[in-house]
Amino acid sequence: MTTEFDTRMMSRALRLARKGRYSAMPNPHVGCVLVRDGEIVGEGFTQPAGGNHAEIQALEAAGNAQGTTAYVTLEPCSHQGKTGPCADALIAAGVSRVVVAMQDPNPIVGGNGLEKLLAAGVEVECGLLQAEAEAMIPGFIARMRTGRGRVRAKLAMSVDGRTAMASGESQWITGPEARADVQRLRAMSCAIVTGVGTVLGDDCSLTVREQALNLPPAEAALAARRQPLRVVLDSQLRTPPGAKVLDGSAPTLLCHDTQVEPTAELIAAGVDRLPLDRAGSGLDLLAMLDFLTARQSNEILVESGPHLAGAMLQLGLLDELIIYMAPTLMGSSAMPLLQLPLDRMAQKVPLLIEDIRAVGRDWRITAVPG
Ligand code: AOF
Ligand code: ZN
Repeated sequence: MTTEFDTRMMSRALRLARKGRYSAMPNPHVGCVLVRDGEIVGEGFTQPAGGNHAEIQALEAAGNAQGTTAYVTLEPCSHQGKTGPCADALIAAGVSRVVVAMQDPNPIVGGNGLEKLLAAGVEVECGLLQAEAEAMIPGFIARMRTGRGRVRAKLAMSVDGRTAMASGESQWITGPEARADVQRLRAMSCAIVTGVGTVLGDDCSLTVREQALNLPPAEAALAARRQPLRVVLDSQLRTPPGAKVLDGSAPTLLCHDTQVEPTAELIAAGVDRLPLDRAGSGLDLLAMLDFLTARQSNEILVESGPHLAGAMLQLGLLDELIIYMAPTLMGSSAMPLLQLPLDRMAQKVPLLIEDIRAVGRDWRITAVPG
């Protein structure tokens, strides 16, 4: 049985967990609150990869956790990974009750953490605010359950659905608040995927910039401590060595056709490359995503032009679209949101709009293919 007080404490644990959303990956970000006699005695959230799990942070903060109730947003781990099993640490500290929001979808934990606690005589409750906890770590859950993280395409368009002028000119469609929102999307992603057309056209940097995140200073500093991997689909290796994506400010991977040899200049620059076979009219995008899975990428952001985003949508590789709609009209010669050659109404792609909200003067639409 859980009470209204339990719900309040779990909400607090969820808010704490959010503090790790830009830094815990590939770990899921988790929050933990320790309470004795209605008073919080310790709390913590998942530290950057390799660091303490939320429970250990909370136990250390409490000092003495004898007889406490622990509220944890994810089942405490039962395995020895980069850090020790949290279930054992809670038992050793004398925690008498553990309230958990959701089971760990990681098959090496999956219920074992709860079993361990029960076997040690700890009172266990699981499922409090489960939907909220799951919504916080969709990429980790997807990677554990399906073997692939969550792939999200970010697109910016005018009210008439245009993303660039015919010349390719596209800076800027959206306002500063939407661009800061994109910075935060980047910061919570493990990888950012783009096409060479975007690199050649915009000379984009695809980095997380501390000043541009528009977050409280401590959160911004934590978020900018790591940079997502920049992945450029560049079958013919046309990325110029002087491009911003090769400036060393973040790791970059050039995906290219196995048949194409890198130039001496690219080799000398030590650029990471992933040769891919061709599949259909382009590179094997599934193999690219498999590579990112092997690299433990929970959230993958596609920031590309209409061709790559359209191809990924048609292959069923996009789990989510985030579309920023600016209050402008760009006219009928401008480029469409996605390159999606459809002719008949029967072919139209249904979308489920999950959220729509104002971001500065723009609107952000979050949709999933239906
Ligand atoms: C917890 N508390 O705060 C988190 C957990 O390699 P390690 O040792 O860091 O373990 C990673 C796994 O631990 C991760 O895949 C997930 O199953 C779990 N994450 N568990 O008890 C936490 N972040
Ligand atoms: Zn743990």
